[in-house]
Amino acid sequence: MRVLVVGLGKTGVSTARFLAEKGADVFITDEKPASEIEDAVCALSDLRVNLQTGGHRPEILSQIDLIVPSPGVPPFNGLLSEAVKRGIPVLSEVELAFRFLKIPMIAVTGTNGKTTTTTILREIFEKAGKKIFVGGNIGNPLIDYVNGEQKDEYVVAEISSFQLQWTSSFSPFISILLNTTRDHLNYHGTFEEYRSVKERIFKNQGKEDIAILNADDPLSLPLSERIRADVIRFSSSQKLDRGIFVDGGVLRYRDPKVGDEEYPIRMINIQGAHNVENVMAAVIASRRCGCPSSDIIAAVENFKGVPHRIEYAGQKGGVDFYDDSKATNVGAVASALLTFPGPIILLLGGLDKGGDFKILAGLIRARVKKLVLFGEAGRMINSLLGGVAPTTLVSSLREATLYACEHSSSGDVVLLSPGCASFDEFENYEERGRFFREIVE
Ligand code: UMA
Repeated sequence: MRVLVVGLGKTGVSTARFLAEKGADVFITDEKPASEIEDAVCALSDLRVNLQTGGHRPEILSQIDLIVPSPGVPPFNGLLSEAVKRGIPVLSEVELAFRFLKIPMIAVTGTNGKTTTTTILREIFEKAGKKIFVGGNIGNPLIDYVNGEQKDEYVVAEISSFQLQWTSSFSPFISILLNTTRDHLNYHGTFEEYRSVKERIFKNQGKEDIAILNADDPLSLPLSERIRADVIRFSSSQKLDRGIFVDGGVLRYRDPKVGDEEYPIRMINIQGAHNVENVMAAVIASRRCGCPSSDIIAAVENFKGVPHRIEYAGQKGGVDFYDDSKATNVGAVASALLTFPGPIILLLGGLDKGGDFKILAGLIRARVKKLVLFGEAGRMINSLLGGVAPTTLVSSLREATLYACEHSSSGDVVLLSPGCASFDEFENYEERGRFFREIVE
């Protein structure tokens, strides 16, 4: 087949290699000029591919049988819309990888907690001596894995809504939906569309598969009626006859396939109620895959969190600094604010993705001593939240951090939980987090 790969980042490089090795005629297009994606171009120098850089030209479509867009290419991209109009099939890299996958997949999606839950699952499975491959949105494209021998027992995959966008037969053995709050509206258009794309993770599952849902999400009940898989839910606020829930100091797990069990909440050494939910989802998935509960407890006890997710960054003069650069949406900021009783100096800003900042007003009023707004979205957030707590508007993260440092006193928490993408100032959220930590240090 003549296959067009759109976008030459991590996904594009791996997809092009996979397709070329499978004997396809590979075409690649990237909106950036070649000089800006030199490393990616070099990574394919041993392959015969047809590369067009500096824009997407629809003329190419007359030569194409199939399109594989990178996750970051929005569905409304002109080239993709034109391809759909012409009836050219479009598959995401995750869909393509799934069609070649020979072992069962555990897929984790949700607005927040995906990386943490995926990483907890990795720790548990490794503790239990099960061979797994971990990939997806967490950083390594799944298509690389299906190019190899596939000798593991399971693939544990972090799956974003971008990766679910062009799926049709994708059907994991276990699908987890942790939560959905407003995010990526600049990509999906509306919350309803974003949510419905997330729900595709369950769409093709059969009776022998497992769907793990958050019982505290009001949309989970109607959703569970549409799912064919065995639904098991988790909850931090209600008792469940079937599922796992918080019951005093324990997580009580009732599952006809596993029995009745309890896990001490004190085994969780990462802060925040949201992390209890992440652990509950991981308990269900790992127990259903035969991991012993003693290994689950040992792995969870040892787990110290993922980088840039409410990560301790240091202390100065009795002030604690936390790097939550991974909080690129408003829901994640809410979870971070709930983690600290206060007083918090909150650094909020960056590149807006259509977040509903107004929902933070109550938490900010209750817990935030000073609000420091920065980046492209700073002015917009100021118009929504400026009066809720004493607010300062600065232009960059550097200024925001230095201001917070100067205006803090012993006992305060300075929290970088930006609620926005990083691309106005940085390459990605990791670079933003490292930059913040460097200033703190
Ligand atoms: N590009 C175009 N046309 C466009 C848009 C982008 O040509 O319309 C080009 C860019 O110029 C660039 C390339 O596409 O050269 C980038 O592709 P990409 O943005 O899809 O990035 P990848 O490097 O392939 O990384 C992707 C995920 N990125 C996104 O979803 C934005 C990575 O998730 C993921 O780790 C990687 O695949 C491997 O699976 C990152 C992410 O930010 C962590 N994810 C979002 C999130 O977690 O919020 C969903």
